[in-house]
Amino acid sequence: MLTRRAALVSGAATLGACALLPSSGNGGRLSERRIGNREITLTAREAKVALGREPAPLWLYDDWPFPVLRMTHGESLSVTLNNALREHTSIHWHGVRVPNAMDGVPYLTQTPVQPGERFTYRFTPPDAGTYFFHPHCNTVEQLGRGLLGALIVEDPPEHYGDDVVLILKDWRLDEHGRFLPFLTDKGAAQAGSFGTLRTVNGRVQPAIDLAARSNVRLRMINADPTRIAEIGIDGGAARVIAVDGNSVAPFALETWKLGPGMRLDVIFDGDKARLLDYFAAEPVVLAELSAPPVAGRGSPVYTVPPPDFSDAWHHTLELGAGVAAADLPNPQPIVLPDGRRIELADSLCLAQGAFWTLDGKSWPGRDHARLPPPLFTLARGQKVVLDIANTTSRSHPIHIHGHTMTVLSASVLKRPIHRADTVLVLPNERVTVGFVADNPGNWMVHCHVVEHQETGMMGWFRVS
Ligand SMILES: [Cu+2]
Repeated sequence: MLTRRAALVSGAATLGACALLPSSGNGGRLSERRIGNREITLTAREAKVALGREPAPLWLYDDWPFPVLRMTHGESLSVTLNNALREHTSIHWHGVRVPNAMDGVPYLTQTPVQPGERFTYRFTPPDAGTYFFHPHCNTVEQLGRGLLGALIVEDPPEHYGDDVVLILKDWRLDEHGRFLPFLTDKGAAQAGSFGTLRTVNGRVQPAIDLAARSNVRLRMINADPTRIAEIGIDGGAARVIAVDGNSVAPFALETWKLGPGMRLDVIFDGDKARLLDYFAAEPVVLAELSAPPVAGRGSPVYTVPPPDFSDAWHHTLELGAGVAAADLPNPQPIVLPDGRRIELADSLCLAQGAFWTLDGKSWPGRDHARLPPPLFTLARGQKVVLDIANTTSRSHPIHIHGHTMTVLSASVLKRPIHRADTVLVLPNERVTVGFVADNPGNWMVHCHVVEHQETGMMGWFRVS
């Protein structure tokens, strides 16, 4: 695949970049701050930022796209969300095995954080890795407007030549900087409504300066609500060392299908390269990488053997389409993990139809405050094997909260056994995953194509 060198610029990219982002003077890099063992506040609010030619009303944490929060494994996190938006929000720490009350899912794990309110997330991430964080209500709009950041938990001793976060995200903007509808019936019923402007770190085809030409860790995060990218690097050499932040026995990167919510960490050696998306008629250049003639230090890569799932409980999780909404109960008090009760159903979420199902049931975003029964209930410590059967003609990146899956086998897209929190299931594919239900609480499982999630492809399970 990497011999296809005639990569083209996407039509969307011809809108052109307007260099008003802080990353523009920073070699295409995002602003980073260390947060381990200290308390910080993130204020969610609207800010006008020029991504294309015209400033657009983004929703951001602390005014600039994509804060990168770094900490060392073993340190504690304390982040207070201050909601300066006009609607309620929350923070979900995507991929982190958090205590249930910190998972940021309105109604299922916490009261939504209303405008003017604050909520403090406190936990110590149990695993090192590359994570991101985003809201979990009206996700299609809040994520679509840019409300997200990266959380990097470093596993000492890490000594790379450089360590760079690359966030892939498109924007649904017209030429005047106005947002197009985040959810459309057509998009929701198909592969989703794609962005018109493709960016990495909030910029169109940025030139990313690397600090060394060997042992550079690139942490790629697909934060787009919709688009599956097939990532390749043209030039130099790249080895995959982690999937969704979980170490794997290193292997050469050819291409990797990175669906929404998925991450891929590679070690890059080289002085010039292009980051490409091959999931198109012609490869699309996402970013250019360049490095000075400086060697970098290497770091150990840890791998964890998969658990033995021979005595696991088996369940087929069917991904389906095209039925009516589930028989949802009338609004009734919801008891949160901390014992508080939500008495009133607040249905800010979307008023869209139901297209998609999990196990034959549809739970659309408009009914977020009405909990259907759990898909299944597990005893703490139980081993589970899910045979995820996609009966539809679309791809679905399936995300499980609070747990790390081991991807054991797949019927179409071959991939090594690896751990992940989001697994891409291709049309009519069956993917078998296992996990140990070791984190008590109520946990979401849903498609991370957010229009699919909001129109029914979500559910939850309980670990008691
Ligand atoms: Cu989907």
